[in-house]
Amino acid sequence: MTDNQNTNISEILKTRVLVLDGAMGTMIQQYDLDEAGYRGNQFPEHPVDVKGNNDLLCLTRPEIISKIHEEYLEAGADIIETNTFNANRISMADYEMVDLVYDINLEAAKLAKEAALRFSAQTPEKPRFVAGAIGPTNKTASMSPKVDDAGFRAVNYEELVEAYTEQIRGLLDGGVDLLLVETIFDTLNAKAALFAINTELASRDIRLPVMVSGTITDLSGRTLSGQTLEAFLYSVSHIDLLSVGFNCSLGAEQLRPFIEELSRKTPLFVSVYPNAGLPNQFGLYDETPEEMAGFMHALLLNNSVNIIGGCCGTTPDHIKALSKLAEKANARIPIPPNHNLKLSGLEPLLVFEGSNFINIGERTNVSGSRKFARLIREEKYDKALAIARQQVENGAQAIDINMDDAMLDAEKAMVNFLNRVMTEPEIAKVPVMIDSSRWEVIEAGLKCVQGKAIVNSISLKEGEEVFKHHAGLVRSYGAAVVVMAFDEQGQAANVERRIEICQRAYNILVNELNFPPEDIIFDPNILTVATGIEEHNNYVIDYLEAVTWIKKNLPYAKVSGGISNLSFSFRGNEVLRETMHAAFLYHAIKAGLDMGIVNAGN
Ligand code: THG
Repeated sequence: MTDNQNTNISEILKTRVLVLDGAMGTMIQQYDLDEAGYRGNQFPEHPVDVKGNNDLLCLTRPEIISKIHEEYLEAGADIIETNTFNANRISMADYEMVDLVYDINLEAAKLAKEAALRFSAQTPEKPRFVAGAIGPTNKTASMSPKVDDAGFRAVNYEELVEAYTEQIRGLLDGGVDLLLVETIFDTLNAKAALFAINTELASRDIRLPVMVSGTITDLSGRTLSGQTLEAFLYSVSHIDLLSVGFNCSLGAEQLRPFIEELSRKTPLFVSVYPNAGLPNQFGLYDETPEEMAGFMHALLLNNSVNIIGGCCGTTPDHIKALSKLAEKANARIPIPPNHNLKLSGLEPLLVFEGSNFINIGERTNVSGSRKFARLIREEKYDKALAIARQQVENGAQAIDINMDDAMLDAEKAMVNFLNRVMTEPEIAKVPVMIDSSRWEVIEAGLKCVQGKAIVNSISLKEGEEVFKHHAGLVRSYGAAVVVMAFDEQGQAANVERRIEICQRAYNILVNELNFPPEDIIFDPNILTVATGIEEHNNYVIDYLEAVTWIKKNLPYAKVSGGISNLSFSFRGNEVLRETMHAAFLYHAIKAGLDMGIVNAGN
């Protein structure tokens, strides 16, 4: 592990506010480059126009990019960004330059690093850092660009991971000190970037600080893909981040309440680098350095930020004004982390000790509802969505989605349905629970959700290796997980077996894999009673005892269960079934049951 710089920057952030540089685009414009200017000597014959491809300048006009870096370092920037906002193969396709992606990133990192090292040598007390800038790409994985086809996507998670990986490799090989996933308008794109970062850093066995910066598109405080600030925060909470914040968006003045909210809610360092105000009638940003500094000063005064800088329209003069402020400011002390379970759809769902029982809608399950199964088989998605919407309207705070049916391609059905769910704000506001007995179906589902979902489920059924592999992936995708009380010997039906399996799974997850205990939801098997078989009659008592034990002995873990399983013996007699469920829940919640898969209406 080589993480000198890593400990360095987080240590420095505990003592002072750091300054990020300003806009690249504004600075490049001043050079008034024409088509030939962009092409340089290397690409005179390129078949399409490349004017405006700013990242290309890392290859064709490196002296310009170096000069801009120097101006920002001169102005006092502690962190400079590589000129790589669009240097990924999805965005570069517009210029037919996908094959240059690695080289652009490599050269961009080298240029920035050389400039930073020169300044670090001059001011050893103020080391300079290079952040590899990773933009959102020009496609969105959570929304459909086709008005008549909500299930369509112009880009998917795998394509994003592939594109980001290529970019990250260039940035790392060029020597960046940190990675900055920025201007996030769709959290699913960002999760793909974080997945790529995680995988690439792990394969190199290195650690590097990662900054995440979202963008808010209007004063409601939501991202373009519809998430609230807190939901966004939970969606990216699975990675060991250096900081979280906002950039671009509105100006500093309009961003202020959101930064203050973020500061109250995150244990991470907070960054903000706004535009130079709101765009004027010509679409230009013209807030002066003094005006911008005035608004940023307010955030520093109440200790809401750790890293400040500028986005569109900002110049070295803006950064100079911000540097002066930062020198005098006190470092924000982040709030301590906690062990609440943080889930999200478009909106957050927080599960904490003492919070009310969480209802998870069971009806979007092809094996739990004949009607839903028929609608999915007949591809009547609008009507299938209506079932999901009904569950939420009836009080479901999350929805369990299951497509395991011999008549269906479960993977395809899961993706089709989830993509549609994600475009319906009334449903997508709640987190999803992705329910399948097949890992491939779960993984396909995880690639569709921008929120923090729940995987339902993993278990020790196929042994420790498979269990660990799945748990690691759950973590990389950023989900919580239901762990069934099931092992190599089969399903636990008595108290001892339930305890033995849950204890073992907890130890592996928490102690071996460093899995956050609050993201573990045990399901100690709600089994069917009154089957006519004598030994089934004690199932409820045993279950309750296991719940009590888990809550007492496995810190921060949650407990869930499929409530309707209990009464399968009385199928058809809904009144009796609901009465049984009510009595059961009364006792189970007292024993510590945190959530359950239920028919939300009842
Ligand atoms: N634990 C976990 N996940 C689970 C379960 C569990 N997922 C599936 C299941 N159990 C929970 N979901 C349901 C959904 C519906 C019913 C029972 C459990 C149900 N359906 C009626 C029936 O079959 O009679 C409705 C039939 C219909 O309308 O067609 O009872 O335990 N982790």
